[in-house]
Amino acid sequence: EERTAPPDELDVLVIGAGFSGLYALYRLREMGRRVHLIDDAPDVGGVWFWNRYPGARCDIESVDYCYSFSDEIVQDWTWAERYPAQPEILRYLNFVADRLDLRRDASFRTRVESLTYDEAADRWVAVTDQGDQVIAGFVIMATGQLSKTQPPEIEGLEDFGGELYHTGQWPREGVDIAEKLVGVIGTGSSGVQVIPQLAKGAGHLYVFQRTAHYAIPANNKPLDPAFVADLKSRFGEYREQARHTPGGTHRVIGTQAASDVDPEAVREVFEGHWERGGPDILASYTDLRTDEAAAELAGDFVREKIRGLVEDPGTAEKLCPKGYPFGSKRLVLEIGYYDTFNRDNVTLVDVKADPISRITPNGVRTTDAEYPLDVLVLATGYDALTGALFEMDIKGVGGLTLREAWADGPQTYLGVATHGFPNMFFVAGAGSPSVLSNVVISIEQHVEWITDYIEYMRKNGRHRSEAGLEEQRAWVAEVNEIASHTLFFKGNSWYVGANVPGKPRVFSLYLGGVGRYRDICDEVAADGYRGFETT
Ligand code: NA7
Repeated sequence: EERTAPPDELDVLVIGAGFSGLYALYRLREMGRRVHLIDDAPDVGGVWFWNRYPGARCDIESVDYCYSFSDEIVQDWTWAERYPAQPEILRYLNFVADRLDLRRDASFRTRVESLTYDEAADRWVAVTDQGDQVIAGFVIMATGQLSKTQPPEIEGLEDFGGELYHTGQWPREGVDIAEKLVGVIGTGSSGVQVIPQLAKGAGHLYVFQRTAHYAIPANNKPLDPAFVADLKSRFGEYREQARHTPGGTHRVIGTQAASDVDPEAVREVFEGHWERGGPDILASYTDLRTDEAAAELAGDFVREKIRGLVEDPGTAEKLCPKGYPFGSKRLVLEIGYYDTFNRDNVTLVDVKADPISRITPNGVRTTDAEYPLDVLVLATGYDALTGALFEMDIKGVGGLTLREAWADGPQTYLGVATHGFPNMFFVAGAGSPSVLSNVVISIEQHVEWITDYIEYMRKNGRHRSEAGLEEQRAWVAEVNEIASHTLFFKGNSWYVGANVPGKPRVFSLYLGGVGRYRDICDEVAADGYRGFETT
């Protein structure tokens, strides 16, 4: 296919063709701006383009994980499953791109390699790997939260003689595993999703687990057409309610602390969540995210379930998460995961007890054993939130790079902008509720706020906007303050950068909730975009 080259000059350059970038492109075009989108992938989809591994599925319900800005799209699209699988989400984004004719303003198979702020002209200069140079008044970084894959730091990975895949860069043509010896490293959301699927086809599957994650049933199911039709008939109201909740979904939020309630009653509530499935158990009591003893009640409950589901007691024990609180790493939704370990062709290898010493041309070698493999799957996660940004060479005022500016962790004002990098906006990343909310609600809110601001500047004859340093410091402090009351630092997860060697250990997501966050952003806007210095 022919690549469409980007125009040389734009009002706004949008980087990334996932949920964020597609909406930003649409909205700015509707506002009459010269806007163009660039993405490295061959087509739209963002992470949902690349995450094609068998079992890939969203952990937010489809009826929430979708756009609301166009009633036509709401009415003409019908979700099939409670938790949408990757192919359904990708079909949806293609449907949106077709319906809104977005591809005509997009360049695919194009990677932005550098962005340099031209201080004399108050505009950005982007250079791509295809040799394009694009000048833009504003840049919108719609580059995703979990888009840069993180391979494990294990010696010998490049020597592996079989087929090697990361779940986040799964081949479009699929992978033939029939009768093969397959290994999976990683048991987070991606691992837990891919493992049951691989087990069905592989000759033998070896699961290399370093940390057992807490996983609870998704209870995925086809959606009842009557339920979907009813939601469509009142979708505006349904969505508006969600916008003012903490998480941007319709979960029921508990008002009591688990520690104040009779343990039997708590158990019953947990049982209800286990039956219904989904992550809402986390919101069932007010103290599950802040009090270790409360989190332990949920942890004990999950461990008991695992012991009931997995036949071999030794394997069950290894699968029981220990040593960190429930909810401090992302809660994993599972479909048939624990059952998978009752199969004869599946072996769980506890690599905390018997660490991987290296990858050899033939497979995985641990201290005690060697596992020959034909296929090795890395479900080892992402360099989250900042990975995709740091891959680009971004130079702001005075030639300061974003990497330098954020050496101690992301510094943002409201999550949308950072001092020293004028006219650059971030969608649903660090400093905002991001992936600790229904991220599509957060994306819509960000895109609307950012594009309204760009429009406001135009109407007011402003061409340069920079986040104020003091306001930024105050915002980072507020984000930290809220996080400091939670248990997130007790889990070694991507939430705190623990999975990337050398990454600063900071928690940079705003935990005050999407409702409160929206109010703060709206107040800032109503106050003439307080905290931004403009010329
Ligand atoms: P995660 O949640 O970061 O999980 C990565 C997994 O890979 C996790 O089990 C890690 O163990 C494991 N890992 C990473 N490096 C190694 C090495 N060197 N050896 C053994 N095991 C390793 O990534 P996912 O892709 O599953 O999910 C990311 C998010 O996407 C998810 O939270 C959803 O929001 C969607 P560890 O726990 O660090 O011991």
